[in-house]
Amino acid sequence: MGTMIIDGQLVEYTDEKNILAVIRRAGIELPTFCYHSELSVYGACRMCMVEDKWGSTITSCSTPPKDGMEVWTNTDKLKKHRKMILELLLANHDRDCTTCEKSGRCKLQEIALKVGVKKVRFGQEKKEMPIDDLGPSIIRNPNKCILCGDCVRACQEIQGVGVLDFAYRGSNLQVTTAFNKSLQEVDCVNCGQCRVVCPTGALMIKKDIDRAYEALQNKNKRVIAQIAPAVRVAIGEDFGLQPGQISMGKIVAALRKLGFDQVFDTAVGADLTVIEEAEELMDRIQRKEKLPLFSSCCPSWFKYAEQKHPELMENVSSCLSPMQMFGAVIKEQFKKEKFSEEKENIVIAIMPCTAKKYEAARPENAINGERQVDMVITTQELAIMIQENGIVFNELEDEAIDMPFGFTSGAGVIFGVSGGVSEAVLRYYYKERNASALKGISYSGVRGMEGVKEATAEIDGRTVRIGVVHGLKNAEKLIRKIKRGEEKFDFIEVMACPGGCIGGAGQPIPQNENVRKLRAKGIYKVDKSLPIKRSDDNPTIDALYNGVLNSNRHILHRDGKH
Ligand code: HC1
Ligand code: SF4
Repeated sequence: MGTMIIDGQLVEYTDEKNILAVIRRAGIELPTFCYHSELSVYGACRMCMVEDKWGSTITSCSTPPKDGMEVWTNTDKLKKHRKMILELLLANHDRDCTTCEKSGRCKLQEIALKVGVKKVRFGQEKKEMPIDDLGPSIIRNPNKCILCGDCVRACQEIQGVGVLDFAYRGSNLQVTTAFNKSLQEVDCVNCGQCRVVCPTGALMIKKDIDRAYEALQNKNKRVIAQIAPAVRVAIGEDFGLQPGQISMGKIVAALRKLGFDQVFDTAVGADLTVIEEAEELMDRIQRKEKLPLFSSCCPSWFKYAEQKHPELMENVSSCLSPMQMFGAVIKEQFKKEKFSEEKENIVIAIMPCTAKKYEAARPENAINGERQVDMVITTQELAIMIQENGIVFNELEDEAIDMPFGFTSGAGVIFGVSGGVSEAVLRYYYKERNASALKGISYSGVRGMEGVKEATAEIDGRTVRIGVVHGLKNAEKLIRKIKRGEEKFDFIEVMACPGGCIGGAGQPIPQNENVRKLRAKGIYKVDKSLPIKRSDDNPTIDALYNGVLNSNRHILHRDGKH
């Protein structure tokens, strides 16, 4: 706690870790490339320099505030300095802005405009480097990289994966993978958190928009959408709405305008997952074997577990993710005679997540060689499609999802936020169906934005211990504790992205804790508004178990067993 003088104004600070945070809190927008409040301070881009009262320049991101300190943020010296940095960055940057997919959302472009760069005085020195587009989720274009290191730190500090790093020296400095391999060939888990922090077009979502248009224009295809829980509280941000604003009705309307034949909610798939996973857990608890059970619905976590802890794979639930379960159910349902008009059924999943593209393409998720989810379009891609087609999103009248999967439960929707899977499973176990039981579960410890949460519940006279983690680095820490015998759990929910799917890399950017909190609030608001709270109370689920799943329940599991 103290006071500083910023640009001649007295400003109070409390627990801000650096001058930059105090400056921004004072309403001054100092440009930065390499500063992210949730990552370690790197101090490389030098854009956040300020001048003290003696005329010395200091990086505000790496300097803590001091009582009585006086700084200036926009002197002539600083302006010149920032312009020079921008010019040098632009000199080595592939400047095809008109066709760059990041155009309009690029920080380099935005800051160059703000600091008034009109021309670049230096010539291009670097030769063109190959673009890595082999992977299913992320495209890496080193020609657009400005060496801020944000992706390196996100991959290491959030996920503990660390497949990106600096290589070479001086003017040859690059961010790359080991031996400059494709992300596809290293242990990248496709989470896309590197792209969330990338200020330019160096890391981009691998888009499937053109493939989606092709399917939509083909009269011989019935194109069916399923919408993930987290998409509805974030897509509005790309149309100027507040994070957390619920846009499900508008998404449904937009998809119909785009030509989708049927529109469903992935939360129905989540209801199936709840029932299958809760039963699997109870079975293991009774047998006292293969505990803790880990959730399996996050594809980045699943890949990470396969790579890093293959011995734990028998502890990972055999349940397919809600997206895959629902894809299989939709394909089964539309195979039935009354729907078969000689059209090929194409399931397109609208997801907040880049790794879902990888999951949908995994060969073992196909049945008889047929993909159950044919394509994955991220929230951002859908927003682009809506804009490209001149659909005025904010003016769309809300529309409802289609039958026969027209009902969803709150339990299915809360999957989109960290802790949601656990809360939904607990709802299923509880005998009492009243509001106070629901409230009790919500206060059990599963909710909140902490990286590691713990909850206990009494079920059938047993105490069930639940761990909830988001961020694979947090998961790794917990796994190590379990292996050392310092922790014991019955169930562990793991989501790779901060806050769960609401913080997925397919969602609009910028993302930060505040944005994620608002999105989480939106998810819980949807839950509150739905009359059905528990997965097993959803009549759609009952109809499915007595219908297409009657003799087919195995299609919901990865090993084909139940
Ligand atoms: Fe998720 Fe899931 S919650 S993984 O975050 O289990 O992506 O939203 O669709 O499959 O339902 C994502 C979200 C999503 C699945 C569900
Ligand atoms: Fe690392 Fe995730 Fe980016 Fe892969 S997608 S490089 S794992 S941050």
